[in-house]
Amino acid sequence: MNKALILGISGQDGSYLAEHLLDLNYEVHGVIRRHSFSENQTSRIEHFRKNLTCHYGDILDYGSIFNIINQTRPDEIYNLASMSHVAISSHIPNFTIQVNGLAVLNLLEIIRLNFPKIKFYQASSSEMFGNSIDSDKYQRLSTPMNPVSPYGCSKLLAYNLVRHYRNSYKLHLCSGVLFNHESPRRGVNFVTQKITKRAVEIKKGKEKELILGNLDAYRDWGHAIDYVKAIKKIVDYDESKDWIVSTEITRSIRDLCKYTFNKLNLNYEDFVKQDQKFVRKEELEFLRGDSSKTRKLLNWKPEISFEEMIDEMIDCWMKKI
Ligand code: G4F
Repeated sequence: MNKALILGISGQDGSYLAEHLLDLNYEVHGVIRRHSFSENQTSRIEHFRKNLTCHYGDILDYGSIFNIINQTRPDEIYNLASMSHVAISSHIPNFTIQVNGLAVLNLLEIIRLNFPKIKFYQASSSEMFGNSIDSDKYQRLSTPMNPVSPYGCSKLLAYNLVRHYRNSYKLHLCSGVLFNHESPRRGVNFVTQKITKRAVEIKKGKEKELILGNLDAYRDWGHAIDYVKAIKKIVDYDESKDWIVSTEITRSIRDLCKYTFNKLNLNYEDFVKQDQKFVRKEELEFLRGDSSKTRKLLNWKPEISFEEMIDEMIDCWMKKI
């Protein structure tokens, strides 16, 4: 039985990846942090927690991670642990760089010095591109990376470290540069969940308005279930390297509002207001990833459409609220 260790197992991607690996008959271990609201912390994995082995640890705590790897001896490590909110990274830049950047260096050192056979996956991000874009309006691995947030800078640090360790020490280290991916398990302070939740609250008469920042940024949104399948294929591929995972379709936040409110027979213009509070210091304006190589070499493509994904998120809120 293959063994996997997931750092960040209680997050959106970690929880879906754990389910996918269990379906593939893996023994799945995960690291969870101590949290003052322990009852909420594992809500995304509670329904299958009996099939997992969870360990208390923290990616910032070298000794704890070394001990977990030493005890479990995984074949594969997936590093999905991160401070993942771009806007919040401007409020806690130092912490963001430590968790998303320096902690990855520790992981790479643990692997290099002690467990060089482990296959390692690093969650890299389209936020690393910043506002760079090729003339055909796509981002790809050759597009210059000029991040516009502490989050983007931290992810670029980790991405470059993974490349350097792979080239220098011939380790199986890969990165997936994932464009935005969403689901009902997304945190409510990301824009897709914020919009779908509030639109349902408005529909049910519980709220009157939705306050957002920039409505004219564009994102390439896929479903997290499709993206964790790509992650597994990335790790399984013979050669370890970097990959783009995207839908190749981009939409604005305004398009997302329009679709969501229409679905509930409402007009978004009657409810959506803008406040500078939610506008970022430096905005990433436009994302659309060219995933053609990933599709061809890994025989992967997104199966769930944007509309199906947003409908699923709306349905979930309709049941919850
Ligand atoms: O949903 P968001 O917060 O996601 P963002 O910043 O694109 O980051 C996500 O995708 C990255 C991949 O590109 C990941 F690496 C990262 O971890 C995360 O998963 O914001 C999307 C867009 C932005 O342009 C933002 O300015 O929505 C705009 N927006 C407008 N009003 C808002 C709001 N975003 C949030 N969170 N809240 C608002 O009120």
